Parts: sequence; C-alpha cells; structure tokens
Amino acid sequence: MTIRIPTQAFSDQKPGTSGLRKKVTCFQQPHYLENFVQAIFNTFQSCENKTLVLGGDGRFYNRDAIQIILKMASANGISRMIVGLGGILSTPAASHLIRKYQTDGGIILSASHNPGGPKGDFGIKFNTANGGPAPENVTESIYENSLSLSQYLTIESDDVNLDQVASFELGGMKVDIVDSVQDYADLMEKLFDFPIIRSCIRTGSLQLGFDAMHAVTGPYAKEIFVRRLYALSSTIINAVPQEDFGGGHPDPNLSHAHDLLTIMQSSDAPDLGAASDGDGDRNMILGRDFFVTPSDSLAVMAANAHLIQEYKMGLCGVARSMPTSRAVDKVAEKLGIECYETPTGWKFFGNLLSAGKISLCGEESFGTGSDHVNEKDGIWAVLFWLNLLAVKKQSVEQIVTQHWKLFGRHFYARFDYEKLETESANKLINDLREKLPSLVGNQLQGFVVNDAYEFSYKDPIDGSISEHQGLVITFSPDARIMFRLSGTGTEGATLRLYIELYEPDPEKHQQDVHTVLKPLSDIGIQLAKIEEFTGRTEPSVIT
Ligand code: G16
Repeated sequence: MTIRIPTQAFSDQKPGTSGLRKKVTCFQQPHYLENFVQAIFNTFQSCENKTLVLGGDGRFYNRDAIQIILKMASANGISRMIVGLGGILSTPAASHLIRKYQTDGGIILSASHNPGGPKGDFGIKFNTANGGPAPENVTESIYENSLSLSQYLTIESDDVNLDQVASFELGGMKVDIVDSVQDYADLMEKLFDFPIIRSCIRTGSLQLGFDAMHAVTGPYAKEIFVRRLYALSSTIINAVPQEDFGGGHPDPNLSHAHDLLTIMQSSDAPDLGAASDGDGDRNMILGRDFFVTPSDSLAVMAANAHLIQEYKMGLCGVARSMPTSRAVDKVAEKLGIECYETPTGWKFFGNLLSAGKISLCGEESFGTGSDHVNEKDGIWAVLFWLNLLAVKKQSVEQIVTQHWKLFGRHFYARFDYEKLETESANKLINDLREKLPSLVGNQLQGFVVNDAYEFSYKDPIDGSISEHQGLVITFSPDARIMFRLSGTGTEGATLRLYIELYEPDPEKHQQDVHTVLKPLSDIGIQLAKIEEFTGRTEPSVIT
C-alpha cells in the first residue's frame, strides 16, 4: 500500500557537474535522499510503464539507498526496475543496460572518485534513455521540483534480496536483479579484437597491470582481463570492491594510484599500467615509468582509431571539454573531421553522441569514451590501449613520443586548490573575470596575452546555452591557462588552474613538464591572486 510521507524541501539539492554529491552524513538525514528521488520521479509526466536501471559503485550507503529507492519506485508506479547484482553497477555498465534494454533511464549511486565510507561522500545521478547523464534542462527541473516538495511516496515492505540473480514483484512492480558483468564484457568483446590481445598476452609479449582501487571495476576486470583474455589474476590489484575503497581515494591519478605507480616504476613493470575510479568511468594510462596525460590519450586514440575493429571506418567527429588540451584538435584537423569544444561535464557530449556528430570524446579529468555507451568508460579505454599495443607492437612511450613528433606536444598540468572557503573562491573568480578585458596585449614572462574571455557554449543540437563555464587566457607563443570552480567537491570550493603549452619542436619534447609550464603557472597564480584570496601558497594536488 502506498504511504505518503510529509517532508520539507531542502534548498541544496542542485546537481553539480555530475549529479548530487554530498557527505554520506548529509544523505543520511531524514528524508534527504528520499526528497531527491521523489524530485526525479516528479519530472516524469507519468511513471506508468516506465522501466529504470538502478545500481551504484558499492560505496557505503549504496545498499541502504537501493532499498529506499526500490520502495519509492514501486509507490510511484514505476513498472519495472533492473538492478545490478548486489546493488552494484559501474557507470558505463549502467549506461549499457539502459540502452540494451531500452529503458526510460537509470539512477546511479556514486560519488565517483571521491572517497567513501561513513565519513566519506555519496552521490546520486540520473541518466536518461540515451544512456547518458541527464542534460542541464533535466537536472534543472529535478532541482526545481526538489525546492517545492511537501511529500514523497513509498510502500511498507521488507528489504529485497539483492544478492541473487532473480526476478520478483515488489508491491506490483517487477524487479529484475541482473549480473551486469556478462552483458558489459560481451559488449567489449564486440568492440575490440580479443583474439589478438589474448594471443599477445599468452605469449607474454603484452603484460598488463590494472589497479581497480578497491572500487567497482574489480569484478568486470576479472571477467574481461583474466577470464576472457587469459591475463594472470595477479594482473589486477585492489580487485575486491570495498564500501570505503580500502580507506583509499579511488581517483586514478599520479597522486592516488600509488600501488600501480610503484609497479610501473619497477624493473619488471608490465607494458601497460591502468587504473579506474570509484564507479569505473575514469581511467589512467601508464607505460613503463611513463605517464600518458588524459588529453594525450584521447589524441592518440583518435589518431589510431582506424586500427581498432569498431572504428576502422573512421571517426565522424571528436569532442573534448574546454580545459582539456588541444592535442586532439590537431588530430581532427589532419583527419578532416570536426572537433567540438564543450564545457566540463560528460552530459555535454550526450547530444553530440546521440546525433552522430562525434564517435570519440574525452576530458582532462581522466575520462574517455565513445558512442558504444553514452558515458566515459574506464575499462573500454584500457582495452583500446591494449588493442593498440597488440597491433602496433610498440611500447606506450614509443606510441606517445611518435605521436608528438607528428603532431607536436601539448605540455599540460592541472593545479587543484581544494576545500577553499566558498566565498573567497567566488571572489577570486569574480575579480579575475573583471580583469580579463584589460589583459589582452600584456606581456607576461615572455608570453603575450592574445585573448582573455569567459567560456560559454551553445549546444549545436538543441541550441541551449551554458554560460560561466570557466575563464580562459590564451597566449603567444601558443599556450593557454584556464580557471574553473569544480562542480564535484563536497567541502567548500575547489579551484582548478589548468595550464597548457604547445611545443611543435621535437627537440624540445623531452623537457620536464613542470619546468616548461612554470612561467605559465606563475602567471596564473599571480593574475588570479590565489594566495591573496585563499591564503594558499601551494596547490593541494597537481595532476
Ligand atoms: C565528473 C564529470 C566530468 C568532469 C569531472 C570533473 O566526473 O562527469 O565530466 O570532468 O567530474 O568535474 P569538476 O571539474 O567540475 O570537478 P566524475 O568521474 O567525477 O563523474
């Protein structure tokens, strides 16, 4: 029987770059999760005949949230829920299920790369029927609904068993508990040349080291790399998903993937090192003692896509987020295809992917993906690289350095200043925004300012406009610095300073990245008066 629970609206349920992310303790407040879920259901004209996918990255509170959402879905009249076994689905696997079963969307529980556990973070995002993250008009309407809620619906029922593949009814709603690993692995097997990768792994000419960071990809990695590609089980480290990610920070970058880094710097390092994040949509690619920036990874993939079965007919177009380096632009130019520049957030790629304008896209924030699902996809990226290595018979370092020779190198770094006081961070951005017009023509540390502007985006498909998407300063010789406030943090504000310098001369490609970028980071730090506004003399993390 449907129960109506009176509630009061919360004013802080505005989704950020990727859904609603807050501390677990915030979600545990009475009615907090329920209100947001009801706001999602309220945006449907009717829940009748609707099917949704549901699952999460397995972090603390995942199982509780799934029980709450299932009962609410039933009370709201949803007809069928497809739920990941154990309540677990990686974000790309959820996107695949939405598309495969042609559902009306999905609810994914994840705070991505943010730490988990009772004192960590939790998150919830809604993906639409195309499998991709809800676009801004949908998240805006969920937010507006959340502001005027006075009740939510649920049913009284025992918790359901999430740990067995089964189908049953919950208050008249059908629930299917599915094993998403097989579905996802089958999709990967269609996209990549498994026989050639398998044969290289068997002969020992291709070795992989994969760090699942105690997050969601462990079971997917075991099925794909070990069972289907015959890699040794020791290939996968931190393979068992844990509610608190083993106390770690499931962010695949040089600061947090320590275990993998140690392996890749050892004398018997494998050919390819890779890691993925909490919900399996991010990836980091390493060669032997060699880091591939996500921007370079995207560019190398675009330049070599024709060598991969699925993309051998060529790419229809590519896209990158504004702060991502322009390495892929050079490739697009050579291939004669369009390269779109979007704001940060995977949701901005959705329309381009669905309209067939692009088949490959990526971001500096360790995300790459294609039109195989409408999400970034960590394991897909690793398979892409494995397939490339198997075909090209070169090392990761050789592939990347040859790419630089052909296209030039985009030196790149990102400085993050985390947990800032929100008001000071906003003041910093406002102050810099006002200063932008006066910067053009100035000479700073040997660089002349060409242009200084605030980035905004007009979606080429639906014409919607997204403003205030970051401040950009471009220079001669060819370089850029960019500033944004992150939309995924849960404590205060995070300021991101992105730095990029293009170097066409191969003689200069081996220079140290931080030495090369130092004058530009100094310019950025001084122009934005980072120390003055925030009191910080050093970034919290450099990636
Ligand atoms: C999310 C988004 C990405 C974005 C990243 C960083 O990734 O899906 O599109 O690039 O956050 O965003 P921000 O700079 O606003 O923190 P994920 O993996 O956290 O879902």
